[in-house]
Amino acid sequence: MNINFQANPISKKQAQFLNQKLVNANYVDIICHSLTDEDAMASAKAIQWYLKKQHTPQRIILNHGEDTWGYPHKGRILDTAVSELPKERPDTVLCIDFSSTSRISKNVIDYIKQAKKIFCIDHHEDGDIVPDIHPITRSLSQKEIDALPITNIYVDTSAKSCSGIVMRLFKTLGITPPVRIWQQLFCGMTDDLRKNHCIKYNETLNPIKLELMNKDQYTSDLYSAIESELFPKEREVVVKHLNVLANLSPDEMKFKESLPTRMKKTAKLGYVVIPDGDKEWANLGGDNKKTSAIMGNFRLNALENNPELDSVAVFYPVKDAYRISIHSKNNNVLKLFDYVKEKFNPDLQAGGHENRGGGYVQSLAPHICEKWVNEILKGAEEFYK
Ligand SMILES: [Mn+2]
Repeated sequence: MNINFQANPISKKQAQFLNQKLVNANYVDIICHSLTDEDAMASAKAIQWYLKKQHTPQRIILNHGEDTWGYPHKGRILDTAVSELPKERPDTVLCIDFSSTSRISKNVIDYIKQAKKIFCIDHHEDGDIVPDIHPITRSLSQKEIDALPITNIYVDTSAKSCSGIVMRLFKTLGITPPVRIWQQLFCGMTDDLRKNHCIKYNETLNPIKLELMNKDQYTSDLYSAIESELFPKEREVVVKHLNVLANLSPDEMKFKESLPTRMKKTAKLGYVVIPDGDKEWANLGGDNKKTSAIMGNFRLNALENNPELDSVAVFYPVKDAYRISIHSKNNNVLKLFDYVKEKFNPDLQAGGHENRGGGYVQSLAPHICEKWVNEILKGAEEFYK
């Protein structure tokens, strides 16, 4: 298990290159992954703020970001869940917080591939948005960082959040954002650190650093640096927004308590299947910020309470697809997905990180979803033997 992730700095040459290319573009489409989360939104908003300041025309393209901190209800934003993508060929696209086609829908892939120039800032491991992605995968010395070739696609998988990379980009370029942008980046970083088991919230809503964070000096330093940009009150509103489990309705509470009782096991995988048409799920409004937080919390708790399990997954319907979200305590997520692809389903759309990931099948037809779930379960059964 690699616990020595360290947040690399960005070389001055690389930062200046990205700065120059983006600021001088005719138009920048800042693209976020499907089911846009806090980290993607924070990174996109920070870059948008900067480009706007430089008078570079830009727009954020996201998908269902309305639950995120600082979601712009108006302004330069296009939500692919409610609006069509532009018909004209994009000039410059910046993929933010993703580099894999498995994280975006087909129409967004097509849009990106038409762009005159593609740039990317990301921290995920499985990039394929352009053919030759060479992510930084370990912590490097300043000398090694400075010797890296300059690239359009800047992927540092040693970083625990894209917000952290954007923050370092700003620091390297000497850019000082206003408080609301620091809050945004603090939000993105906190949320991804929580997802990566570096942070959890205590009963009084405060994020506390976990063992993984304490072993990771650079990430820890980076987090302290962003904390120090904000007054406690400015951090508190963000943490309150993020800690959705502290504000559940009775029905949401019931759902939370029901998940452990619904869990089944195959080999070292624990899983819950929520079928399309599940009444309780529909009553809660389906997949949203709260149900997603409840399911995430369930996966982590189930791993902690069931030492025999390696991974815990939930299968659930979203608007037009059926999804899996999974956590692994032994960093087996991508290996498991690869096994399923190799043995049972070469078309499996799934990815993420070694310790947590997700996938989907673009259908809610029961026979298709059932087959898809069974392929993953059969794969897990063999994989964990
Ligand atoms: Mn992220």
